[in-house]
Amino acid sequence: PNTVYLKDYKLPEYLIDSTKLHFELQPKGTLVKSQLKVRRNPAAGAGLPPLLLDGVELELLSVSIDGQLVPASRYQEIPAGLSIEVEKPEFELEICNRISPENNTSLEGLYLSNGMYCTQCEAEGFRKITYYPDRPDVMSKFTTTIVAPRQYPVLLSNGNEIERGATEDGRHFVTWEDPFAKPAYLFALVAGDLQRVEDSYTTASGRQVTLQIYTEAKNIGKCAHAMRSLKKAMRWDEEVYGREYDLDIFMIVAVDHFNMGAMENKGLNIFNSACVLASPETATDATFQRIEAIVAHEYFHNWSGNRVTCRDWFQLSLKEGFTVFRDAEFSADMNSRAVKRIEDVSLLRTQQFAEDAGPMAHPVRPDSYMEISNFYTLTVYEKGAEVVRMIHTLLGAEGFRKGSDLYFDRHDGQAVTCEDFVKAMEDANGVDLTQFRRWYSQAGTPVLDVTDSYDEASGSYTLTVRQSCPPTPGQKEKLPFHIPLALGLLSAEGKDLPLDEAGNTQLVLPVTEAEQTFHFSGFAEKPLPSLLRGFSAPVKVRYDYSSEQLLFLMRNDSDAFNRWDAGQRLAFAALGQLQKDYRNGKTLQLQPELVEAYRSVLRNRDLDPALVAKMLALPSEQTLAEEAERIDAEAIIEARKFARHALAEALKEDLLESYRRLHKDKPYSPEAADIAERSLKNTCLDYLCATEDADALLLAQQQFDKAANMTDCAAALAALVNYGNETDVDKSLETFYERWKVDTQVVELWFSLQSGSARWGTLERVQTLMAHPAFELKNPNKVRAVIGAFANRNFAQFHRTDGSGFEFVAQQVIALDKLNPQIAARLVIPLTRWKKYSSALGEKMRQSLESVMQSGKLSADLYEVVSKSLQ
Ligand code: B3K
Ligand code: ZN
Repeated sequence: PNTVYLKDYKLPEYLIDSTKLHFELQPKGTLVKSQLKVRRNPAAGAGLPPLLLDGVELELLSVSIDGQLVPASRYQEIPAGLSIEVEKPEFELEICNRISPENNTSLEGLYLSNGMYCTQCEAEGFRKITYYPDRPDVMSKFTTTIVAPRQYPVLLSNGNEIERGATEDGRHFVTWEDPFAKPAYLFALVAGDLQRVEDSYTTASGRQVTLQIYTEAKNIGKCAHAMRSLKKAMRWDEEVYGREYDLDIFMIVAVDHFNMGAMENKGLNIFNSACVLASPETATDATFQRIEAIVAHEYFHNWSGNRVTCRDWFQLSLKEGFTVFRDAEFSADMNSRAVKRIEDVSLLRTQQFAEDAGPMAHPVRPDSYMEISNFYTLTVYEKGAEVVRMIHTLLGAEGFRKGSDLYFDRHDGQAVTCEDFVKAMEDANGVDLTQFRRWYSQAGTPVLDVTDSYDEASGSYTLTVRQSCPPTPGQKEKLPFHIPLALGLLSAEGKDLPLDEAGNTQLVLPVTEAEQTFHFSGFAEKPLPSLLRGFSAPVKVRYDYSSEQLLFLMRNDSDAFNRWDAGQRLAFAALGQLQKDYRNGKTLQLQPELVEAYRSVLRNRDLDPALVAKMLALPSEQTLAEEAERIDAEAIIEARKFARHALAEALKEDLLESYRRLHKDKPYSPEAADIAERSLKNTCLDYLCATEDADALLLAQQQFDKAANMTDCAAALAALVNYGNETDVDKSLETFYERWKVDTQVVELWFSLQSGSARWGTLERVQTLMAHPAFELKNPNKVRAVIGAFANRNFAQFHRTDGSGFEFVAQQVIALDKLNPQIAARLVIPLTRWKKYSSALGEKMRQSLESVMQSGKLSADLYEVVSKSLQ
């Protein structure tokens, strides 16, 4: 496969002023007619070069220009599409081609899911529908006619419906017109036998918008939460960004076969069923919150992505980083801000930091790619969002709003770059972000080494910060970043001390040099630093805190995030010691300080229960692995297992007390306060079961038997699966399946509970699950629930010392690559970190990766990931 470079960007040679599409849907032979108003791009240069159109797996039927059939001698089918000779600067091109939705298992382009037609075009899927300049800087006004047999009563596309009727042969058609020019990646089409729920929304300026959610009839009762979330998101974007919706109708469609979470097609968002359908009986709190976030994310794209889009795919973070930042702030406003921040940072620290330290590391704005689908990464999304957050921190909420207003006004209707975004922020605020721009171009996670000193005589305190960034592929040396370091200083009483003349108790230090010193004065004693409050930059901070200091911060820091973080540091240290002792064959013993710290958190009734739940959670095995110099999987597993058990034994009474207090018999609501209580209660239950006491397991069994909502039911089942007696668990799993086998989303949960469990998801059991009638290799949700949960969450079984976990995943990757390259390239990622493992296990991992490489011809997606990881 070819490598594409950012530095090679060229303006499009031709522009498409309008795009008229006509579909005649047939599972095996869908006919597509496309009529394009083509115009030479005056900015691209002189002359009339051939018109190059992208096209993949298309059957070309005819080419006409201005109503005249073009002879085959005047165009050429090339590997990547079609090249047509051009004689005039403006003309009308008509192309007819045929595609086979039924055979499309890549779920890119037009495909069938449970008998309904749907599309996924981002990034480069439109070229699997028809020949087209499939690049985001070619924006066109689309009109779409869909012709289909009557058994597909619902026919949808972008924009507004302008016509419908019958054809002579008994089929019917609908025509849609989208008044906003858009790139092809935002095109969408849906056809099926669908039901809908409808609502309406009045925008701030008083316009009425029809809201519709479409799904198969059996799921119609699971749309209410998404609809509520949509309306909240629409209001929020008006209030916080001054952005209104711009069409008369906004539609969401739920689809079972989908490669990712959802897609922001103009006016017609298409969602993975798992990210939109929920009811209290079938969905957990986590799912309710994820739906709220994703519905908002896709809706927010209408401005950050659709009205202002990306010039090229290297700029992906322009829309994704910004939109993730927007949805994170939305979720923080709707729920607990601190808890949302903790969840996002945990994800970043485990997964994004690992990516940044691995063979696929790339900047937020990559310089090159072989397959763009591989760059929908945690770096582009989550680190990209952190970069936008840092701009927000540097400019303040008001300054940021000025910047976003300028950005949207200046670039409405354009395809632009990350540079344009930063420039708008600068221009609106009169600031210079030159050095800050390195966050877009340099990969790797910066490290801050912080030391301090206190001078008793003068009462002055000095903080020294050294920054460094490890080398990443293609980038050996890094220049210093501009890092906003939010700082507080605590007195011995645990109060925030004033840091400057104005009496501010929190400052954002501009760390811009490799080494830098910051001075503070007026202290009667040495203060204790609270560093990187709220995780003000995506960096690692090293400071030599003692256990006492961490305990002190856990109790006193006014920054909730840092209170949690202090607990994490303490737990890290304790788990580090346990790993060392395990390796040296010593008897394991948990630091009593950690136990007491957890006890006081558990007893603290002033804290949000959701925050307490987070503070009680030990760092995951994945997090411990990311932090390790070299991963010793066995030591990580044993240390963590021991710590959980020891904590559970020591805190039994407190855990039971909290569990009883919070276990209420009240109707389900996905409100933050209720979610918080359930989350602490179920955390307690899981700890209690970790003792494997019969009493505790009985509690779990009772909760499982009586639960009226899926949050409580699934939490109890998970505890039973992890700690219960095998025959009892088998029975519960079977009861659960019998009760829920009609519900696709619950069956997926049932799969992942088992595959992700160290105890239950042994290789043999995972293989049995794959043979289960509800499993389907062609459905990415099922693949994620069974194989993905095993590879990503079942740390113990995946890392079995004989390497059989790796081999199994490698085999599945090979099989999947033939069906769905995007999913195969995702699933292989856990195998790519072999260099970080202790030698024997790392070598087994490398061999399984090698076996993928040697298995035959790989897709571009999989080839890129595997070849870069073997280097
Ligand atoms: N923009 C889509 C992602 C498309 C991924 C294509 N491989 C969803 C989102 O980020 O909102
Ligand atoms: Zn997005």
